[in-house]
Amino acid sequence: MPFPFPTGAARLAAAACALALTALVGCSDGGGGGGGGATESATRSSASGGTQVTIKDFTFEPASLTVSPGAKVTVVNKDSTTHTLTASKGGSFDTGDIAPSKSATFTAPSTAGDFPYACTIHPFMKGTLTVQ
Ligand SMILES: [Cu+2]
Repeated sequence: MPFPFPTGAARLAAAACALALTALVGCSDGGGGGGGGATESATRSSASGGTQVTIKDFTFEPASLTVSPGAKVTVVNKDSTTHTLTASKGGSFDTGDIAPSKSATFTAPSTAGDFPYACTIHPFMKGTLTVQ
């Protein structure tokens, strides 16, 4: 019976395993750090651009927004106080009160033109919606 042979083979196999483990650890140590996932948010912000107004630091951003007639415009309030986005003349659109970190949607006028708006709570907050 070749009794010592399996024992020797097992010892070899164990040694090979240890080597393989060492190699794996070395590999993950050296090859780590592939970079983060920052591209996803950039893609999303460009996709949502165009029909959104953000309110931050008592400012409409962008202050001048151009949309198509009848477009749905989303207004996001990123301040810690309530704001509105209300047409200054004619009252053709009005979000009503937008609570902090909430959003509201209004429909742009169906006729072309410049429509100045303001916040009814803070009248110094002004912007213009251009429909064309
Ligand atoms: Cu306001």
